[in-house]
Amino acid sequence: MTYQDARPATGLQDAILRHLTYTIGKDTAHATLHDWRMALSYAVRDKIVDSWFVSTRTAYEAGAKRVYYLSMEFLIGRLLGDALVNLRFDAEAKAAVEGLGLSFDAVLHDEPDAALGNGGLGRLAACFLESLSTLACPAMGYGIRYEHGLFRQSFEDGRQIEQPETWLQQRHAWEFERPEAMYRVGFGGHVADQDDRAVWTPAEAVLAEAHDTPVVGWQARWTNTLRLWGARAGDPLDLKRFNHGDYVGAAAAEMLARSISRVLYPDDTTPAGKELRLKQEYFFTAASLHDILRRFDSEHGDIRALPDKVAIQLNDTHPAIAGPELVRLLHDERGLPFDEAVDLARRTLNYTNHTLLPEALEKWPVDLMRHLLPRHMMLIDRIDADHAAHFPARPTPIVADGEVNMGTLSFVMANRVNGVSALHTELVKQTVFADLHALHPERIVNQTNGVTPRRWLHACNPRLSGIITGAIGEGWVGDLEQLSGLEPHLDDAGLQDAIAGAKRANKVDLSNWVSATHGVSLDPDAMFDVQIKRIHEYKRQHLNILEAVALWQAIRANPNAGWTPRVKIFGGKAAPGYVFAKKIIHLINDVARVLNADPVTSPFLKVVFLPNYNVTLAERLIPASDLSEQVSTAGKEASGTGNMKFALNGALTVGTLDGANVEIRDHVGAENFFLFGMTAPEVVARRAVPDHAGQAIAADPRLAAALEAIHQGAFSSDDPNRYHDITGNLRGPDYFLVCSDFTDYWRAQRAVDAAYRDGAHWTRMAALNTARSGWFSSDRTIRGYMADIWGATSLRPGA
Ligand code: F58
Repeated sequence: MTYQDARPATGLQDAILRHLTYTIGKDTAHATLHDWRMALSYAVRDKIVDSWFVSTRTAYEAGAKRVYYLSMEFLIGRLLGDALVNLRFDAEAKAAVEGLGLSFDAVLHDEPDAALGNGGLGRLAACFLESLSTLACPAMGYGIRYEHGLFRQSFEDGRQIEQPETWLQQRHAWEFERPEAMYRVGFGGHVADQDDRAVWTPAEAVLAEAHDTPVVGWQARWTNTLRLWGARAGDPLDLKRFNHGDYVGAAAAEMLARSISRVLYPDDTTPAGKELRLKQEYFFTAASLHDILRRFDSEHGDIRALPDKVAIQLNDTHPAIAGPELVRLLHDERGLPFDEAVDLARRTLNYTNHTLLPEALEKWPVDLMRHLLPRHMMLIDRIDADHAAHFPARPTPIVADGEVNMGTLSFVMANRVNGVSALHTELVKQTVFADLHALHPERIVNQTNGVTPRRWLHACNPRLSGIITGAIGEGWVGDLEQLSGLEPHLDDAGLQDAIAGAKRANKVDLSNWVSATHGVSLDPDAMFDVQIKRIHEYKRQHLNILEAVALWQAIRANPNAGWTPRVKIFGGKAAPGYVFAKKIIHLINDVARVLNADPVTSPFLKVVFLPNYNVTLAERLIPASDLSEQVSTAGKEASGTGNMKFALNGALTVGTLDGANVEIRDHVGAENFFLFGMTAPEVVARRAVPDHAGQAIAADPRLAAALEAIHQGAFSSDDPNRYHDITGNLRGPDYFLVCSDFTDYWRAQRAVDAAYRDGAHWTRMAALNTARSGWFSSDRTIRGYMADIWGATSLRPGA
């Protein structure tokens, strides 16, 4: 790396060089790419800090209500590019970095992707933080500073291999340690009665140490904080044991404490690590509530004003222990009567439900809860008894069959409960919380998810962003509904050509990258058909690969039938303990190997599974996609947010009436969306039909032949039986109704083929998807939460 010191340095270059020298301690001759990236990040961070201080001061002086978003996951990805865009500093930074003789792209790509989340729930939290800042809503995100985020995925002979993720191996440029914000979090021990209140003496305690990352909003209008807790031992070293030569034993307490913030929970299927998971949940919830009350005390006097000044959002049930913990703090520690403590807590807390899948609705064994959190278990029992006494006619127990139902606890302790799409919220009312909804009909509200347009269009798709700005000005970046202003321009042939050209250029970029990094060559004129999301049976990646097999067979049978060239691209991780999902990955890779090597079919059909799907890969893929696969079994995908990112970037959707697909179709127009499959009520009815899968297979020879090829080992000649569990499942119970939806999926896909062949029409449909996706901004979602759930206001007039 050479610094071209012949040129005069700009202000930003000065700042970078100053940080390189005085923060990193390197001179230009010896600086590595990492050193330069850190120096640039620090220079950019300095700029954010100014806005951060102003925001903090403004919120304090206004005595404003604050929003606290408690989430086990924040899938923030890389921060440098995002910060530059929001500061409107990207062009200057590029010039400065290139002026120093460096590749700007290489510097940006040096940053690790912070994968502190599993999927949609964690990414939603990250989008929300950015929108909260853009809207100048005083807010703070609270979570865990995992040392290892979501595992790194690679493939070995097509099988998923998991390796630890190491985003903190190098220093994290964006955070500020706050050793002064440290709280003790206890576990276990015993409870002594003291009148009506109780004194809890924990058996062990760990320290929660705060690490703050500023989150800058669009145009640096406002900056909020993401506060992540790291766990430490109160007493880091047992000196006595150390001095006796027991070095491992001497550090045992520290190791145990640190394990709490060591690894992100990677698995949504196995009971393993249950105790650690519950500890993680209590650890970050308790630390956050201490912090919230400390801030409340320093700003306001009377604790009874808590619901007027504080709104807490529980992102799923993972922080559900906040209910009993807040009651404990108010009742046991501050002496409020129990009923009043419950009332204050309930008026402060709100809960978002993200799933109806029974296996993902948290339940904790009473014994474990009593062992780890004895006082909380007593309070849960009392809250449960109180609720039952109020509503004796309709029992909705929190504790049943030896388990604490965290969904019920969250509902009972919440001011508002929300689902994440219109359909999902209706199903929440009709299914998991039907009884509670009958008792509290005003409590459930809908807030359909959204995505931040800064990261998910403006920054990740600069070509399309530039075209839109050229047509309608740049107001859309901060007010996405303005995209509708594009519609009157869409008959302009020049604009259409520009949009088609941008998509093609994005596809060329992606093809070059796939070829360079994965050795697969892709034709940028083929349709890029993309399914990226966690691997799960309900998301039905196996429906997609089954269609690929059927298509392959059809092309082989009739190679000259004028097939529309297509590349099916997959990305996504399976939970390490989810055997069936890992089998689906293996199958996709096996099918890809056979299809891509077939000289007859490969000009028309290729399959690629890109490893280690993460936020950064999504930013690469979505702008280059033509077709978005949103094919979940209706009623199972709560919302989806990838579906919104694709539509916004001008990909057409092939999808079921599930989650937010329903609203996307309503917005973009049924004629610009490829609908297939059963509706949620039809799914329920179909499941009751005996041998529904057998019937579907008997009625569709294509489906039968595709299943048979997989069963016979056409893609696994080294182990012909490898996929018998998949074919057996699909021919048998087929709970997710892959077979019953296959025929209509095939039909929809052929309609997609035909539409793609009419390039001009396709481009128009794609552009209409962009122009009509303004409603899916997370700014709209956050405005909804502010008005309907939090009662919070923006501190920037007009936001
Ligand atoms: C997702 N949930 C929903 N959970 O599946 C998706 O439809 C929705 O759009 C998104 O939330 C945002 O509302 C989700 O991502 C998890 O990742 C759980 C984390 C904890 C372990 C179990 C899975």
